[in-house]
Amino acid sequence: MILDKNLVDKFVNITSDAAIACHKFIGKNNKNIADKAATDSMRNNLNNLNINGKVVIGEGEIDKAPMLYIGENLGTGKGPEIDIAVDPLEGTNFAAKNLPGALSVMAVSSKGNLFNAPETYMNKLAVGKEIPKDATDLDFNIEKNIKNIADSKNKDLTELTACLLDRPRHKEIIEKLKNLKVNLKLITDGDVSGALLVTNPKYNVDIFVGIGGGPEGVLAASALDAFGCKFQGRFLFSTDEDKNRAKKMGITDLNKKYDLSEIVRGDSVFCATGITNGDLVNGVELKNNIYHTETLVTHKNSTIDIIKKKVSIT
Ligand code: VTB
Repeated sequence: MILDKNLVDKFVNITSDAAIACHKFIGKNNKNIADKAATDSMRNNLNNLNINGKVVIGEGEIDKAPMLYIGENLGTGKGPEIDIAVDPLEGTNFAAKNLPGALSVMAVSSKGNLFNAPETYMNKLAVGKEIPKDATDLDFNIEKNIKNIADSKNKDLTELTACLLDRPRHKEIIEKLKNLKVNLKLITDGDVSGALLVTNPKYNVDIFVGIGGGPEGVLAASALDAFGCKFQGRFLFSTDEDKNRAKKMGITDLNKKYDLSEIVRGDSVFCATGITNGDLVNGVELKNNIYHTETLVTHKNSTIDIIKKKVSIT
C-alpha cells in the first residue's frame, strides 16, 4: 500500500503544523498573512517528505506563487508518486476575524486518483450513507431530493436540515427550502466542513447543497468517500478563460456531472486540522508553551479518527 500508516501520520503532522503556523495570525484581520503562514509551513514540510508529489488542487496557477500552485512538484522526489490537494487555510475569513470554522486541509492519493479540478465554482450535493444512492441527484429538483430524503429517513420535512453557503446565488433554492419548511443551516464560508456535516447524525444536517469552490468539492469528496457518503458535483465555467483552461486540463464535456467515484479513485487520505474551533474539530490551543491540535483524518477502508497532538513551542 502506497499510503501506509507511516505516511498517513506524516500527513497529519503537516496539516497540524500548518494550523499551528496560522495560530498567531488568528484575529489579526489579515487574510493573506494567515494564508501565507499556513502555505509556507505546508510546502516546507511536504518538500521534506520522501515522496514524488504533485499538486493537483492548489491555490491557482504558477503565476500566483508563492501559493501552492497546480502542477507544483513537492517532496524529495525519492518515493511514491502522489497527487496532493491542498487548502492550507480553508476559511481565510474565519481565521482573520477569529470566527469558528477555519481549517487546514489536505487530501492525497496515489498518482492519477484525485480529480485535477480547475479553480471554478462547483454545484454540489452531499448526503449521508443512510440515504439510498438513487434517492438524491444533482439533476433532481430540490423538492424531489428533500422528499426522497424524508421518505428514506421516515421523517417529516420540518425535521430535516439543509446546509448551504449563504450567498445571493442561492436565493431561489433557499426560498424553496423555506416553502418546504425545511430547516436551514446557512454557512458564511467553509464549505469543506459544510459538506462533511452529512457524515454523522450528530451534526443534524440531512443534505448539503449549492454552489461553492470546485477545489473544496474535491477535498470534501475524498473524506466523504471514506465515510461511505454520496457526493456529486458539476463544475460551472462562466468565462471563456475558465472554459479554455478546463479544456487544457482534459475536460471535454463542460457540463458533466461527476460522481464521487470519478473525483476520487482508489485509496486516499484526508486530513483537516482545526485552526479555530469548528463543528468537526477544535482549533489550535496554546497552553503552557504547548500547542494542542485536533485533526480529522480519514483513510479509505482503514481509519476515521480525530487525532490529538501536542507540539512544544519552538
Ligand atoms: C467556498 C468556501 C470557502 O469560498 O468554497 C467559497 O468553502 C466559495 O466562493 O471557504 P465564494 O466566497 O465566492 O462564494 C470560501 O468561502 C472562501 O474561499
